[in-house]
Amino acid sequence: MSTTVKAAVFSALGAPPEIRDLVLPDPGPGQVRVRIAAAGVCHSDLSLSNGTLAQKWPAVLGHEGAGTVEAVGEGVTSVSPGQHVILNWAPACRACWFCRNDEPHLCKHALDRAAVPYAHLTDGTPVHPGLGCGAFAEATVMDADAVVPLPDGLDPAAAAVLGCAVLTGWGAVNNSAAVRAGQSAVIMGLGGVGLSALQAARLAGADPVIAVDVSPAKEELARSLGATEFLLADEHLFKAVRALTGGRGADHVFEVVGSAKVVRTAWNISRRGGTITVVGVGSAHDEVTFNALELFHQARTLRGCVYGSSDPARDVPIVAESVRSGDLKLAAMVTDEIPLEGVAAAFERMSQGKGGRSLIRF
Ligand code: CXF
Ligand code: ZN
Repeated sequence: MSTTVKAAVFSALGAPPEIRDLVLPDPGPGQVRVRIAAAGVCHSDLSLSNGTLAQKWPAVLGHEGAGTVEAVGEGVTSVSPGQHVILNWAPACRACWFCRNDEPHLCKHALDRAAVPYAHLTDGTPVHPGLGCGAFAEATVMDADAVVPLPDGLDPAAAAVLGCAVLTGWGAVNNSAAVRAGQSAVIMGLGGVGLSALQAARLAGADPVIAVDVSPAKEELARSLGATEFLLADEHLFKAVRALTGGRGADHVFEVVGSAKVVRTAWNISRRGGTITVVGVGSAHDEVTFNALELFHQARTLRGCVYGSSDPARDVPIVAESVRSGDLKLAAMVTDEIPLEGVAAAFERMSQGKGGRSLIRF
């Protein structure tokens, strides 16, 4: 048996998505089929589509999603049909060196499933799931350990953004950088991940919370989500951040763009002894330089951050509680609700730095 669904299929590197019929096999042992309620369009999807990140083709991209378990395969006990779940693009094996070292976000096997076809087109062509998820489709089949139960009281469509943007941005602030109340925080880049980091910094009690973007159109949204200051990413940035941080520079700077130039600026606007957390996914061809003396003398910490150092099984309930209490606002980060046909336009907005999250609603 199988299930045929509509999916945005990318046939090859650089090809635009096309809406095609996708044939999903019934969930095998240890697998589940999830009917997707909504899927967010992440910058990493664009990076996969254009070759900045590796991907096998054809593929259904989309790794930020939530929905309802529709069917479970043999031996699945962790979730049952009807249950709401979030997709986890980096499921931890819990057995490798990194998992046993309490770094499940660095699991050696996190992305293994992305390389293996999970479905096929009606002509039999095998299709790969972007980051193991394939969320740009009406349904997907995944390992049961790659879905996380959504706590009661949260609408799965609204909660889809938890799956990447929120776990990454919130986790960068709370898990990776462990921002404390009263520390200054700068968030550079206000897409879905940056807006999540911004809210997390506010909730952690950071002060000031300085939002930075190239687009002045982001100011109103940034302030409404807790930025105490908004600065344009221009030649005045260094002085403006110094002026807001006692002349020192910021305790924490979050780079949520994925560019060597922005990483270097993030370094420049942090204080001596401060921390720069690189959340944005950059390119292997984009190099950032530091001289050996400044690395030593500035005593700053420059840290990469994958999936907000999060463990979705541990962190989704915490984040969900913040959503339920009204502290963490999800709907405000979604600036464009789109149909499945809207992925290409969402990519275009992202490459122009426009808008927050685009969310496909099924
Ligand atoms: C990315 C990070 C780089 C590998 C693929 C996933 N994170 C989220 O979008
Ligand atoms: Zn993502």
